[in-house]
Amino acid sequence: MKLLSVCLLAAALPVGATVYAGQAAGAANGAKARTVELIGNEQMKFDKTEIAAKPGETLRIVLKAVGAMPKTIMAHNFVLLQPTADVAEFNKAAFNARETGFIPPDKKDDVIAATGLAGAGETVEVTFKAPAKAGSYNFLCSFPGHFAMGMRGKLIVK
Ligand SMILES: [Cu+2]
Repeated sequence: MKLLSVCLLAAALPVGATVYAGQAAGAANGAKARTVELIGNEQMKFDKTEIAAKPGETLRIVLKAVGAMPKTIMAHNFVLLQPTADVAEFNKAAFNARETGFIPPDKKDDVIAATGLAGAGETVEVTFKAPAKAGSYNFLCSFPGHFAMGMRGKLIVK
């Protein structure tokens, strides 16, 4: 029931007139990026929940959304968070941030890298440098309801 109301609410909101451009803090221009392909599906899951990276490695995350549902009620993004970020709080704030692609403007500092939203059949991507510090970094889809369904994972830097 909770999921249903999330979907209804999402459908009632205006279709995103503002396209959120993928952002990446400290993206390396010119550096050769390693591409990692991710798939997001209508079961609200990523096909990979762990991505390994070397410290400072340039990564290009390519996220493809598969399915047939309208983008207003089913879309995905990839949002990588700083280790200091509270992922649950970020996700909660994202709920009301449709105009900015579900990246809450007041929590932009929590974001290492983020794509725009991909609806069924669409692909979005972002290129960024993995953190220089070894560790485990949370990523999630911040479309309402998806984090709760398990649409999240870890970037493991080592
Ligand atoms: Cu999603």
